[in-house]
Amino acid sequence: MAEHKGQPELPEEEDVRQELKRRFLEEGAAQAAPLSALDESERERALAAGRELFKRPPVFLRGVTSLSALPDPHEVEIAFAGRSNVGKSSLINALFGRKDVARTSNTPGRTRELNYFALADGRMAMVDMPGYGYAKAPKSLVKKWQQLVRDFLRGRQPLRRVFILVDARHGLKPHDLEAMDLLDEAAVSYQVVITKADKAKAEALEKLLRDMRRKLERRPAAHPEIHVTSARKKRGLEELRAAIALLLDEGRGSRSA
Ligand SMILES: Nc1nc2c(ncn2[C@@H]2O[C@H](COP(=O)(O)OP(=O)(O)OP(=O)(O)O)[C@@H](O)[C@H]2O)c(=O)[nH]1
Ligand SMILES: [Mg+2]
Repeated sequence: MAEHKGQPELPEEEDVRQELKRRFLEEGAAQAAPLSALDESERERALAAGRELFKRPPVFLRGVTSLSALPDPHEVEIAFAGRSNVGKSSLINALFGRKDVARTSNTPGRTRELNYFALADGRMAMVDMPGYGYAKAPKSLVKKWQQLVRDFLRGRQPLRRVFILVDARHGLKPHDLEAMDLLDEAAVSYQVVITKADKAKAEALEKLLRDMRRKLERRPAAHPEIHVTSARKKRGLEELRAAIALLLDEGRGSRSA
């Protein structure tokens, strides 16, 4: 890639948008367009759809501890994965603007099952997953969770996107990379969501994002857009809701349908 001499020049916003759009069109319908590739009216529509989708609390369906206990498939399913304590359950609560949808805790390993929630629109389910890299539970239990998580991520047919949550202070860790390898192999779309952005300084966060973008570029199933969120400060929630709502559009097969 050509380097600019002197003052680095930022590409025009429109160029970036066009480039992202081109990449996504080339890749076909495997991944919904990123929010940043939408024009203003499309973006407004996505934000409104996101608000609508998360307006009412979801219905807890069941906590799954083995693949044989999975519920009937929904049209679109999404999952929140990430290291223990990264803030998966908190983010799910924040998306719904409630405190009591998913159980959160200071103790890593709070979520011990694949917790299945049906969204009020009736078409989508979301899964709060046990954290990977959890050290304090008995080894045999950890192994069992890990196997369940792996099998689920690899083989759940309606799984449209896995959100890989990454703590703003820590960046990508070996367990995240393992999960990404697995999803790349299984051709399951995934997208990084930074959590606890309130805990990181702006410059550190920028650097983290730059490094991460570089790493994600080479990964075939990685969505290029990174969401930056804080459940505590309610940051980035609107955009994440909108990105999730866009997956439902895609589920209909055609944006123009
Ligand atoms: N500062 C800050 N803390 C947060 C944020 N989100 C979550 N936390 C805290 O991080 C801790 C873990 O949050 P959880 O949502 O339970 O994390 P989890 O990923 O579901 O954890 P496991 O279920 O154990 O895998 C809790 O003490 C939360 O209060 C955030 O946006 N900012
Ligand atoms: Mg949890």
